[in-house]
Order: sequence, then C-alpha cells, then structure tokens
Amino acid sequence: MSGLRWLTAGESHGPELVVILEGIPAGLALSRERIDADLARRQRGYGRGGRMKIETDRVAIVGGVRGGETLGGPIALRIENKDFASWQGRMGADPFDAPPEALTRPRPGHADLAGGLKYDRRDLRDILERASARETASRTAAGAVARVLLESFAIRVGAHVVSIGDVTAAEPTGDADAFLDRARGSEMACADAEIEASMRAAILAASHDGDTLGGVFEVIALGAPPGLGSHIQWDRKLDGRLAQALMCIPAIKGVEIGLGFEAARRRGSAVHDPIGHDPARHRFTRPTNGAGGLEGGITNGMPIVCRAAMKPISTLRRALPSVDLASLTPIEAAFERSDICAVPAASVVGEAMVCLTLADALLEKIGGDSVVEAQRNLAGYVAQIEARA
Ligand code: EPS
Repeated sequence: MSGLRWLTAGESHGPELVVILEGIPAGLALSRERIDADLARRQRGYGRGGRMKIETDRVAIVGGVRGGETLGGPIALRIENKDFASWQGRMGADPFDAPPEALTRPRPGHADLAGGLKYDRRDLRDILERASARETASRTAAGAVARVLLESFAIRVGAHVVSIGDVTAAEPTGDADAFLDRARGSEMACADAEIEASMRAAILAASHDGDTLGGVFEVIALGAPPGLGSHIQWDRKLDGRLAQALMCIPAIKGVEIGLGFEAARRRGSAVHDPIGHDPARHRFTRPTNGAGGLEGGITNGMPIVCRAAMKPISTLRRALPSVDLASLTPIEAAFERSDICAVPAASVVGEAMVCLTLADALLEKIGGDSVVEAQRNLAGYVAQIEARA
C-alpha cells in the first residue's frame, strides 16, 4: 500500500475547504503556523484578483494532532472561505428560497462546458465552484504537512518562477539553498530582482489589455536519498508520479523532468550524467544533472528538478466568443473577476504536490508508524548504501 493518501472537498464559494491526509507517522511536531505560512505564500503574487483581498487563509487542524504532535491517525484540516458570507442564498447545502441566476456562458479553456455536459448541469456554477483553483488551498495545506515530514528527514522542497509570458529568468546558479531562499523571499517566487520587475511589467501590460498570462515554474527537491520510486512497474515510477502530481494542478499543460524536452534535441553524450565516485564521502557523484535526479523512475541522490507550464488563466475581462447554453446563441464568455497571472501561486501548489508525492515515496521506501522508527529505518538504509560505496 502506498505511504500517504489524501482527499480534498469543498467549493470555491462554499463555507469551507476540507482535506484529510492519512499516513503521516506519529510523533511529528506540527503547528498551525507552519501550514499557514504556505497558505499565505499561495495567496501572493503580482496580478492576483480581488478574491485574495477578501481571504486570509488560515488552517484549523481538527483531527490527527494532539498537543502539537501527530498521532498517526488521519489529519483533518479545514480552511474557511470568508467570501461565503457574500454568497448566502446562492451557495451552501440547504435548498434555496429562490433559484439563483444560472451561469450559462461557458469560458473557453475552463471546465465549464465539458463539465456541464458531463454532469448534466444547466447552471455552470455547479462545475466552476469545484474546478476553481481555490481548491489548491487545501492541497497546499496537506502539502505543508508533508513538507514538515520531509524536513524531519533533511529533505527540502522549494520552487521558483522560470518565466511569465515571454520573460524568462536565468538558470539557477550557485548554492541551491541560497537560490531557493531568494525565490522564497520574492513576491513573484523569482530569485532575480531585475527579471521580477520585467515579469510585473508583462502582467501589467496584459491587464491593460483585459488579458491574462501564464508561465513556467520549477520545483526543486534537495536531500532526497537514492532509491525512492521504482523501475519495476509503471505506476511505481516516481517520474510518472511527479508528472501526474504537477499536471493535475489547474491550468498546467506541460511537465518536464531534468532536461525534459531539451533532451530530445541533444545527442546522448550531451544528455546523460557521467558517474563518478567519492571514496571519502562513500558516494557516487555526478558532474551534471540532466536527469533531474531520476533515472529509471528512481531517485539517484541528485536534486530532483521538475518544471510545469501553466497556460494563461481562462477567465478574461475581454471575454472570448462563447455560446449561451440557454438560448444556444453566440455570446461573450462569463466574467466576474479573475487573476491576471497566478504562476507564483501555482509554484507554491507545485511545491505542495511534490512534497506529497515525495513523502508518499519516502514512507513507501522506509515504512514506520512513528517518526522515530522511520528515521531509524532511513539511517539503516543509508548506511547500507554507503557500505557499498
Ligand atoms: C482562487 C480563487 C478564485 C479565483 C481563482 C483562484 O476566486 P474567485 O472565483 O472568487 O475570484 O480567484 O480561480 C481561478 C483562477 C479559476 O479560474 O477558477 C484561489 O483561491 O486561488
């Protein structure tokens, strides 16, 4: 059985978002503040919409934690939607006094039309409420718990924004921790202040045109031991699991690991990372990391590097042509309010999804019902590897 399992529930303008995370070992020190820090980072970014001014996302831990330590049982988390107060009579589980006005103008690029057809909903709000990227707040909360677990094994996960529209940052250089610290300190999750200014300018220009902008972010995991994931079966390959974890973030249209699509343009000799040996550290070494830390679906001990491409948000102020589902006549797609750009926010969600995936793979590898047991198991495994190097 896999190490972790988790499910989210809740609508964007319903009373709250909920997530249950099962499989975190007992004895992990966990505070609300650690989860809230990631929730706050998810709300950042130049170009966010009006909703982020309404919400100040805070988690309530309502199961699985006692006196600041996990118990080994399911961890239940809730996040209130403050905006629900403005949606009385239109959202919530109780029957409505009067039917709310139906939303019948599907947005090209959103789940509206495909979801409405599939679930036989005449009011597309029934689809968009769950398809909204607001759901990623619950994933971020669950991911923060996984992050705390990974940190107790000295594994760090961070992200940075590589590009917004056609503005692209330089490749990360120098110390990886320092680079991730700089990106973490930036509102745009960008380690380069000059490029960050150009990214803001591109977002402002799109906003003036009633348009939106996508981009690319990169998630980097440092300190993962070799041997997470497996080559033996398709659904155990960690590269495949990471690709799914990132691709299922709203608006993601592409995922790369290591050199990704660039590897297809190069010769093998310019792609694969030569193997060396450091007898003093009892380690195999690599001068390069084109593989992005994964070979054969297994971690090789190098940093894990994944990139995700986010399309521009599909809610446009200058709306695209659509068809009214009630009259079947041409009409402009619906617009209430929207983000112009949410790539920095998506990078935080990307971190969360990578944290959940790596924590799952780590627990699968080492097992353990308590953190102490799991740490002992990892130390034994690492000693076994080092004895052979
Ligand atoms: C989001 C909340 C939503 C949107 C956005 C992300 O709030 P509202 O719909 O009330 O403005 O801002 O969702 C979308 C971009 C989308 O297409 O659904 C959030 O909390 O991240």
